[in-house]
Amino acid sequence: MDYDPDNIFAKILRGEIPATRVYEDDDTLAFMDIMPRADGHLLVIPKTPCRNLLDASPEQMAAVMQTVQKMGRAVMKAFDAQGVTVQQFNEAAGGQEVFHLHFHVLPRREGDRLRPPG
Ligand code: IU
Repeated sequence: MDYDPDNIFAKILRGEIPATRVYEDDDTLAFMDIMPRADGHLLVIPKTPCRNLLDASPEQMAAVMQTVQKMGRAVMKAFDAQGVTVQQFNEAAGGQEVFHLHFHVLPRREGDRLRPPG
């Protein structure tokens, strides 16, 4: 599948655009979403090129999901959350806006509502 090396998350990975990085390992990066839909909303991405879930290798999926789990546990503590929503969108028709694989990690509390996108 097409991968644009100048997509915004590729630029974040290269350090060309600032982001609030919260976790990093050899294969993945987690950073705060610039338009948070909940307090503590963060994104997890692979460091290697990948358009979306439809394009991901087993190795990319394994690495990213391990970081998603770590970040889920971390936001439970850091934001005193009662739950975590994980969201992921594929292709424009599926709601994807940035074409580098990413998972949203959203801390949740009983009865809250996610803020609308944008
Ligand atoms: P998507 O629908 O999952 O592709 O939405 C992209 C997300 O990336 C969305 O939540 C934006 O707020 C977020 N984002 C960001 O964190 N930093 C940026 O520079 C840009 C988008 I552009």
